[in-house]
Amino acid sequence: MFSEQLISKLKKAESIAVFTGAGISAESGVPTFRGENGLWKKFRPEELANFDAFMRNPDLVWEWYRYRKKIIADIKPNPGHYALAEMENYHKNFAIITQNVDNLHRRAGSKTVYELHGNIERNYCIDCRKNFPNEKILLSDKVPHCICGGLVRPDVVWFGEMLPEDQWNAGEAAAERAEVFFAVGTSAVVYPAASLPQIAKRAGAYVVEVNIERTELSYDADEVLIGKSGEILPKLLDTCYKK
Ligand code: BJW
Ligand code: ZN
Repeated sequence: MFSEQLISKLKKAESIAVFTGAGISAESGVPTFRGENGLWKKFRPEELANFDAFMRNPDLVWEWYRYRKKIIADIKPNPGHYALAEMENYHKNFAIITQNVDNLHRRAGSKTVYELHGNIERNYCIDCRKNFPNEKILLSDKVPHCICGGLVRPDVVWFGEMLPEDQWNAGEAAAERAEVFFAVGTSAVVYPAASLPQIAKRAGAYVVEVNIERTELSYDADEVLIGKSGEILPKLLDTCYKK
């Protein structure tokens, strides 16, 4: 299933970067955005994941985020997240660069995690930037407001918004340094995140895609592993690290 080239590269590599998307959390029960069972089928993204939509209809946007916050609070990391957390112990530099907002990599024990699109467990006031704990938000079904009167929003990155600069810079540096770069469970259509595999490849990385189906990225990848990340990543750990 894994090429000799990948096995020997992983045995020697000092620097690994793993770029993840919604697919890695699918086996935990988090719906993906696009595809057959994607969230975007039920909700139009432009109605929900941008600031203007939030100002126009905060009730609807908050209904969507509360629904997702509740899912995420009730689920656990899956074997794919745990395999990545264990792989971190075998390399000098190991970074997870995630587009996910669900915090599951940290909950699985991964230490170096860059969050390109924020974290759904955090919230802040759009006027004074005060942070608001999730527990408080989940207690009520009303649109949350700050004591200053401002609207509170989830601390995630919507379309048209800049990615957090520190997370992006660290993620880009990890992609440039990587000897092996994995892209796991992402359709790789949302930019600038989707440029990371190209950045890694241009800097000399061996690019490996893990997905249940081929994507735009498959043409450029050095190796494409088709299957569920919750099955492939634990197998990779057994084959390339423990033997
Ligand atoms: C499995 C599996 C299993 C399933 N195992 N695999 C043209 C027009 C308009 C805008 C643009 C444009 N060109 C570029 C832009 C900019 C825009 C963009 O990229 N748009 C494109 C969609 C066209 N990007 C932005 O706006 C970004 N900001 C930016 O560019 O700033 C500069 C700027 C400033 C001012 C003005 C303009 C530009 C910000 C992007 C923010 C994205 N935000 C979201 C929502 C986050 C909050 C939330 O979660 O609610 O991020 S959108 C959504 O997509 C989310 C995800 O992180 C992101 C990526 O999705 P992902 O993870 O790839 O999921 P899926 O569902 O697409 O794919 C899942 C995959 O898993 C599939 O391939 C399955 O096969 C696979 N899978 N089960 C393995 N078990
Ligand atoms: Zn405020």
